[in-house]
Amino acid sequence: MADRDPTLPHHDDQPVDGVAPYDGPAGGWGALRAVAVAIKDQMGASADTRALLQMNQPTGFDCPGCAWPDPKHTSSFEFCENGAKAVTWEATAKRVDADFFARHSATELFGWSDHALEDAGRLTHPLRYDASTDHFTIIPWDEAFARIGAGLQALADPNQAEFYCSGRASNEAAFLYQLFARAFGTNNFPDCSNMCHEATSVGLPKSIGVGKGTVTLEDFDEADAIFCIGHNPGTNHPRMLTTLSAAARRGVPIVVANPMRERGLERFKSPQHPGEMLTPSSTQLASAYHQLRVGGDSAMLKGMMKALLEMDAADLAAGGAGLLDRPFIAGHTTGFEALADDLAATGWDEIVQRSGLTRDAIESMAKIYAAADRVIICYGMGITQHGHGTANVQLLADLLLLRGNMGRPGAGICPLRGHSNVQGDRTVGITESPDEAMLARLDARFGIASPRAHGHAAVEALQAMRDGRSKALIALGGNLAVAMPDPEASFAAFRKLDLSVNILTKFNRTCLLLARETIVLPCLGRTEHDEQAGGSQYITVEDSMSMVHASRGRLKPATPDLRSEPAIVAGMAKAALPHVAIDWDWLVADYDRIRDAIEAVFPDFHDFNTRVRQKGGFRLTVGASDRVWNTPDGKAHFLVQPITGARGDAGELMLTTIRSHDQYNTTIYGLNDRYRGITGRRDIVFANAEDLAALGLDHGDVVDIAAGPGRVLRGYTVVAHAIARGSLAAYYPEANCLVPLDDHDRESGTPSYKSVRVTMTAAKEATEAA
Ligand SMILES: Nc1nc2c(c(=O)[nH]1)N[C@H]1C(S)=C(S)[C@@H](COP(=O)(O)OP(=O)(O)OC[C@H]3O[C@@H](n4cnc5c(=O)[nH]c(N)nc54)[C@H](O)[C@@H]3O)O[C@H]1N2
Ligand SMILES: Nc1nc2c(c(=O)[nH]1)N[C@H]1C(S)=C(S)[C@@H](COP(=O)(O)OP(=O)(O)OC[C@H]3O[C@@H](n4cnc5c(=O)[nH]c(N)nc54)[C@H](O)[C@@H]3O)O[C@H]1N2
Ligand SMILES: [Mo]
Repeated sequence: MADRDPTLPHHDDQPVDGVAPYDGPAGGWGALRAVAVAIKDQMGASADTRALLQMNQPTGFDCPGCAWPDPKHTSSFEFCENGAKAVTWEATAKRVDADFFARHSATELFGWSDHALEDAGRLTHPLRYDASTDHFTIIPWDEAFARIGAGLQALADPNQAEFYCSGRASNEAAFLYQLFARAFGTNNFPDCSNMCHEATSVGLPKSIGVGKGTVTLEDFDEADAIFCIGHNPGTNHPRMLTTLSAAARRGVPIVVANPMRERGLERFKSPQHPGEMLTPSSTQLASAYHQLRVGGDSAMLKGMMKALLEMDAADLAAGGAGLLDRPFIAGHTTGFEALADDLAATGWDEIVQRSGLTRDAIESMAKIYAAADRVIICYGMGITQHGHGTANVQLLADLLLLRGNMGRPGAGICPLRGHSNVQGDRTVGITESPDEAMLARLDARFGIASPRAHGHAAVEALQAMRDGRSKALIALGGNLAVAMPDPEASFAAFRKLDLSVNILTKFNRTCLLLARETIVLPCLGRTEHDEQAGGSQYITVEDSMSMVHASRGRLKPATPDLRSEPAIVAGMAKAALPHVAIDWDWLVADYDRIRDAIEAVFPDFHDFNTRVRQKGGFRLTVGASDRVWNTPDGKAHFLVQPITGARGDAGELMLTTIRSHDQYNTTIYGLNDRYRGITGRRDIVFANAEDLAALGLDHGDVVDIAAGPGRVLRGYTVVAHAIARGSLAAYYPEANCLVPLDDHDRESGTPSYKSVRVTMTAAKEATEAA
């Protein structure tokens, strides 16, 4: 055990159940222990742990845990605790079979926790809800497809159907899925990206001409400074810690901006590093850690740019060459003057008040930025999930462009995507606003007439369901109802549907929001062998850095009755579109044929089947990585943004919603959050000790958190934590009841999951009892 961390609140005088500060590093023996527990709990004594060893290997499967890329030269398997949890959760020995659904009614199951629902095990057969008994019962695949086909055909208009896609679907499954929906007649593609990095997909094209990150893994070896803003790699992309430790050991400054102190950004003991595992040592990651206010990013970023311009002016005045990349700005960009004018007019008082950081702190960040030749900025949901997430992303691009940190080795922007193929799904056509050229190629290849009218993204889909305009939902993966804000409104919207179809590995709450016809279809997971008429198949995915590579599952499927996602899409399409002349079975018999079709519609996939068979796969074109700006005028754009988010007033409380270390989105593996010192519970709100004192509350008090009439989270225990003033944090999805559906970024539709204005008071029951 490491020494006590003197910077964490310890509160020995006020013990609270399940709360004790974690003083160790990220990784280390705790991570190994957690893996052993996950294997034992899920896979039992006879565990086939071969799966874990094939993870992220050139001939194995792509880890479903996150979208961080694999190093090209993996020799041993890359260890990651949370990847192991994702795999054991899928490869579990537990099953929910006919007997399970005979024992438990839908009403009873609705009372179960999200953890209990998924922990019950893998789905085994197609299911249909029978209202006369209130139970789900097994039905044959043919009947399931026939019912789905009939339900879709019964709609008055194809635009009454929503086709949700979660980011686990492979390129092959997603491509067939969009083909099916467009042949059916709609562009309604709500997708998990709408809740995640949509601000990146919408914001970056206007700045740099492409909605993707510009760096590759190799760039991290050449960077001189790395900024990590609003993401938590120790939990959500743990393999990144290997990359960050390598940079830290080279002496590269790693500057963090995050309201919460996250252990995974501070210290790491690599389970792959015997020297660290067998001694008390660990690698220090962050060289500077700035705890800005929740929602304070735009103020901080504008402050950094203002400081940079001031330092630049001083340098010029002293006869220097200045700190900006003037040739780059002149040759490659527009909008610099407007940005400089706006920054000059922005006062330091506002920047300091709204960011929650001192001017000194912001200037120190700007100095590190200016001193480095090559800078990478990494960011996650702390930037995107705000009412102005798109503007936040564009400010990051502004900052990088000022010193030409875009499109050269060791420099660029690095959005950390969520689901392992969320980026790929968008690339192969899951989008509500497709461009004409792509639709024309799709139509030419398949002889269909795709609809041209733009469709619904996630928030619009929910609104249409709520208002009765949409009547059917097909979900390829995910747990949409629980992932979206405002369960009261969203659950009601799901219950109004005529047809609800969920294609899943595990049963979840969205299946229990019963429609007139409710069907659940069980599919193969990433780890499982996929055999089709043409033999054994592999699928492909695109990671956060635009690398496309193959993934092949080798485990025996959970039951012989499972079908692959492409086969399920084909089954639905055949039933719903009997008159469309697409040979779905032929496509699914051999996924090479699907890849050929992808190549025909998306020219960047040229020689797809050849290139993806090369070890490590290939990279899709990202123009901005080569300083090709695919904007209307061929330039990169500085974009002026106002300061948004927190006002920084006394007493203002902004709540952010976060993931624990034991969860994968709505999938709750367990109730611990090791690095934040929480064991066995999730009814916790993290707060700053000074704020608690100002509110007359104590560490351990039971509180209610309110975001407006009817939006209250009751009976939470408040924990004094290393979090910025004016900031609170609670776990998602439980805290989604505080987020209104209409509270989202107007440009990208991303819900404001990470800036909810709230009040916090002693719990009503507690006060009444006193
Ligand atoms: N094990 C595991 N891996 C995952 C996932 C998972 O749930 N579990 N989910 C996957 C998915 S879909 C995604 S999108 C990614 C998510 O990965 P992350 O982006 O890391 O996700 P979060 O946990 O939501 O929050 C990120 C961090 O943002 C900080 N933050 C909160 N509010 C603010 C703010 O206003 N400003 C700033 N600067 N920071 C803020 C929080 O303190 C937290 O450290 O991870 C993916 N990988
Ligand atoms: N308050 C708040 N809300 C949030 C967020 C937040 O930070 N705060 N984050 C948002 C983000 S970034 C995202 S991405 C969404 C997540 O939204 P979703 O992607 O919709 O949700 P998941 O929880 O990842 O989906 C879990 C389900 O996926 C199914 N599944 C797992 N593997 C497979 C597979 O291989 N194939 C198929 N077909 N199904 C599979 C399982 O049955 C499981 O029940 O949530 C969003 N909601
Ligand atoms: Mo995500």
